[in-house]
Amino acid sequence: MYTQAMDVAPKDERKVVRSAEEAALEARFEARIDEGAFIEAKDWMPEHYRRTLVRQISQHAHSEIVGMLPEGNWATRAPTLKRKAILLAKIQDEGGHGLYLYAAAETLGTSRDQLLDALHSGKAKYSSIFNYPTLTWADIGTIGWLVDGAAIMNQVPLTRCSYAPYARAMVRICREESFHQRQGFDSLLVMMHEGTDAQRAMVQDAVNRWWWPSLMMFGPPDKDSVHGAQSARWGIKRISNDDLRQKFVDATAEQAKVLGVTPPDPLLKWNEERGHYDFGPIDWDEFWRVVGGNGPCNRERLAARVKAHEDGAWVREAALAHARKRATRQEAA
Ligand code: FAQ
Repeated sequence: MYTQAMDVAPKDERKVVRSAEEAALEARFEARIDEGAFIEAKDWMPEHYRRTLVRQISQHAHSEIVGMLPEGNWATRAPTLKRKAILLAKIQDEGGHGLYLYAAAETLGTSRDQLLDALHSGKAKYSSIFNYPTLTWADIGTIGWLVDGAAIMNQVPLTRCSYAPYARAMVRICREESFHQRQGFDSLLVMMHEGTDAQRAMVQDAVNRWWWPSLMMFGPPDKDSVHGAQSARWGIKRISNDDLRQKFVDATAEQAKVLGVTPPDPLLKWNEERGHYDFGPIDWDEFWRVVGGNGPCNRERLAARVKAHEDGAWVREAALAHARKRATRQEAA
């Protein structure tokens, strides 16, 4: 299975014999996890737990800032002042989410520079969904409805994640994601119910393109999830990839009826016995292609992030110079 393996301890490290003191610390840690207690940054934690969190939180942070790019493509072309203001607020929120999450990852002892280097060198992942293009205005509403909808489904359980700084960051993020989902649904609702035939066709086309990639956001099936079982054991992930995906399909299939769009899945059907919607097979080859760097926009997205970082070098230098000057003045006073 493909893995960037940022959280997996090197083989020789796993062989190291633990001291009695370390074994006692680990037993105490496991007991606290079993009690449902939160782990704080200053608390002792196993190295593998730390690495798992750095991997997941940094991937999440990268997803937020790379996720600004597909929507940024439409900031200058929003159809009305109201829609433009909403879109700009949403994109700014996503930048803010990236900052909270980088800060949460930094509490685990990895610097922002290290995290960004991993993104820029292609070593770190970000969500597969942001490697798809935004071709029409309807894509923006569809991202709000489906992509933010999937993000909320995945992220609400993270507000109960065992690592407290991540859980705290997720509370505020989820509130903002909820507004993001609603604005997307509202934008599509207006086009579907008050728009022209061409606008309705544009929405249906966007839903056709974003439906399956949104289902892929939850990660591979549970049987192929490399980290799922261990993360569940540690209370990092509270609900499995497949269960979250099912919850998402159940919710969005009903919302699609309100909108009047048809998800592009002939097998999508309510199953009375299961109490859930059945849905068709997901193209996991496409998912792994995109995750492996060969989606429609991977290269463009990474190049845009690297350029933004390089273009911003003077801001970081100026901020550091200012901080140095202030410190010197304070010392002199
Ligand atoms: N894309 O063993 P698992 C948003 C990788 S934020 C790319 O199941 P895990 C807001 C996974 O990393 C969206 N790679 O992994 C927004 C692992 O590879 P690794 C981001 C993926 O961590 C909206 C391998 O596959 N949300 O949308 C994906 O237990 C609109 C095996 O997978 C988060 O990051 C994928 N979709 O479960 C912004 C939420 N799925 O690392 C702008 C936090 C899996 O070994 C606009 N993250 N992989 O090389 C999570 O909940 C988890 O990390 C999962 C994956 C559920 C994503």
